[in-house]
Amino acid sequence: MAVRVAVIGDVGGHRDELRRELYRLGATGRGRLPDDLVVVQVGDLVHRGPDSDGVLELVDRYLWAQPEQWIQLIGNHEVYYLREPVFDWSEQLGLGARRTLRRWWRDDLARVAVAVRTPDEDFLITHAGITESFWREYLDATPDVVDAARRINAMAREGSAVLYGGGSMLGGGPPNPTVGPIWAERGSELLPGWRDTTMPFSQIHGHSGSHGPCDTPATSFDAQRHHEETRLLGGRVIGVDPGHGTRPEPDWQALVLTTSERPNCD
Ligand SMILES: [Mn+2]
Repeated sequence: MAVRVAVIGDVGGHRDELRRELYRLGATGRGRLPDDLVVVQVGDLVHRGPDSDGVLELVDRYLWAQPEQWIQLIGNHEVYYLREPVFDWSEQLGLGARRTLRRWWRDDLARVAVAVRTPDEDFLITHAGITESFWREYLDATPDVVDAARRINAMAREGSAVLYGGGSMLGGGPPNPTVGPIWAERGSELLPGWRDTTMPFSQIHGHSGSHGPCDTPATSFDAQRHHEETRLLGGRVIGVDPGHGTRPEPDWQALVLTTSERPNCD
């Protein structure tokens, strides 16, 4: 059976936006996903918008009912509650929502990376993307997308600090070539290293970028869906962060991939 994999960008505390998009994809009001749909959410479910606790409640329902069909990744705004906070944020989740996040993490219902293979193209999906230096140094330059995701998730289980390494978006320092997949900034950290080599697989990420018109010929911006795509040798880098602030960005959609195999979640 053909499977639709819907990659949903940063939700940023906008429960109604998330629910509307899930309905558009065929989910029901009773919190059920259609059989042919797998959702991958790239992290940063919370903060900025009006109902972060409500977002976690909503996602928890799907994760509980259909754990095979909801793949939850973590972003820097989830890590804020899972490790010692490394940045200041004025909003704070309620106690129940924090417990939900910690339970997902403890029970392996939330992860850092997932691989999706389609007949034409392999995709590694993480919150912020994997830089070329990170791939070379910490993933031994593996050409296999499933192996890359497996190594990243194993690093998370081992408590590896390099996964959480920050760069220019944390503290405003200079770009860090080996910034981790939680913090990489698209324009200054993620894309540059890949421009000089052949990508082993394509990537999809949230966190940064896809907020507006692009300045390089290799990049195109789909304003209706709020996707920013850069074509490079060997693959593409696609940003799917809608860029919601306190108010939601009205024009955004999930990126839908069609495949015959379910995403690999080792
Ligand atoms: Mn982020």
